[in-house]
Amino acid sequence: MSEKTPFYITTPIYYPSAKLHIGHAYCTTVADTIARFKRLAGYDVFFLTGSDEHGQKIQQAAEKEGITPIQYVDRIVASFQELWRLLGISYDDFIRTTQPRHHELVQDIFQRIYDQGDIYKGAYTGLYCTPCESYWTKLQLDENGCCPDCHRPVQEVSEEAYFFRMSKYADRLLAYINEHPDFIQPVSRRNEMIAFIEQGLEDLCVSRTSFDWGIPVPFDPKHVVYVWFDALTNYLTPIGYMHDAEKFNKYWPADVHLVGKEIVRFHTIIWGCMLMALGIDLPKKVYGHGWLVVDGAKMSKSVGNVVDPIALIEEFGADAVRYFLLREITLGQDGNISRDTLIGRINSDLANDLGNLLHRTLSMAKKYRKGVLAKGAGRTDFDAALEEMAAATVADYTAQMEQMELSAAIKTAWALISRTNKYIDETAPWTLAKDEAKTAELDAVLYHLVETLHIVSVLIAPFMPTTARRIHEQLGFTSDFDAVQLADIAAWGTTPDGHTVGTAEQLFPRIEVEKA
Ligand code: ME8
Repeated sequence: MSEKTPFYITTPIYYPSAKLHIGHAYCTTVADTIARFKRLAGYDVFFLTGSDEHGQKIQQAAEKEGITPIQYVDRIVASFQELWRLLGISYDDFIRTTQPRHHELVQDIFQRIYDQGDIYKGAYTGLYCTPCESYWTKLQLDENGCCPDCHRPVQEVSEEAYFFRMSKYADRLLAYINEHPDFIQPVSRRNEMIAFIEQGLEDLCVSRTSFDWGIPVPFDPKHVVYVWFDALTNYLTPIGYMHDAEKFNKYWPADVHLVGKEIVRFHTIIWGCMLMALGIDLPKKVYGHGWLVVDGAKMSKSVGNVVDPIALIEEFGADAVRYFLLREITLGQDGNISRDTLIGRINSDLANDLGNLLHRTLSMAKKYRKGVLAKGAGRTDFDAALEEMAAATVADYTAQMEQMELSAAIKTAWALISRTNKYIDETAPWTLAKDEAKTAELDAVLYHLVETLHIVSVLIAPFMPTTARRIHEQLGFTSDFDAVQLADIAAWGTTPDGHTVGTAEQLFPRIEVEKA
């Protein structure tokens, strides 16, 4: 058997500083959907997420609660893992930057770069934004002299510190970005990064002495490693960098680092230079997705519009939330979430289009054929057209998924669902059932409905894993759904002659909207 092609995808590791909101859930859902698609397409996937647990912000938050930082992060990280379980996130490893495996690697990398002369000791005076853990130059501040990311005040800080010689790598990085158009996507982010580097890169301060919740610099332990230097290294820890050459060579370079648009800079510039210093390849792609806003406004605690993903999942179910996020938001652009549009999508797309198609199909198969399908004669032009559309759907969907056009891909699958509902109206099985001369035609219609739904169940599996499994079961398939592959639906007609369908159960109840 030939070896599967490896595919390594990551999300950012989240700060355990607050509860995760729907924006974090969005990023992880996108990564999960890509990971699931790649598994379906036969890749050997490694999907990594985790938590970014060091830094002054965490230390201060723990102090405020009168507990140790580790007690603080343990509790919050447990809530992350619970959210990912509820949302059906299929990660292969969960990295915590407080784990010994990570601690050790960060120290080894720091030491290696120091030994080769790319980290040196100096003094730092700069403008620091504590919430963002970021230093800024005067030129970078916003019009009010505040942090350009979060727009909160910055403080002038002076300390003895270690510096990473990023300036040395600026030209090489710029050349790399120019020669590798896929490295930073979408293209708007790529242009931003090029402009940023063209202003010139300064050496980066990579240690702190003002707090101690971090990984000590191995040869000077009153310093802790700068949290971004520590955090970015997370992508190397679980794949065995410097420890397990076989695993590392298999999965590195990563295929995709999926990140929010505001941290593309860290993932391309700092990370790019760190990897160049280590002499290893850069990730194939850093993809900067947009932000989710709520009813048109940025989520913020003070406005009180922060959407809690757990509450949403409890009310509507994980698959409905996943479907909404993936379908409504074009990857790379900002997107809006509103309760009304969510309920609208559930009622029209999930309860109506998909739910009804499955329900009508199974009830007709039961009513007219006691659930047993016959594959064979009776094929009409309607059937041929449906087969053709199903084949085109699989091809278009696959191409779109390969391009990370998730919203387009799910819409492609939905066009097949809508077309199949129309096919029922065109072929009118209830009329065929009254005419004995049309027995074979009715058999063909029932077969085509089940086979199309079989295809649909596979296409939607990366988006709505639980729903896809339920459809698979209701259609009467007893094979292991986790082992299903895209190749299984490459050709029309894998549902066998004599197949017996299962029992219909409602997939999505309609949500009644109370009129105020
Ligand atoms: O940045 N819409 O962690 P983090 C979409 N620890 N995405 C959003 C969002 C929104 N409204 N709000 C936040 C960190 N995000 C670092 C990462 S990686 C080596 C270290 C996304 O918990 C945001 O864009 O602040 C980012 O990608 C992610 O949540 C992490 O947020």
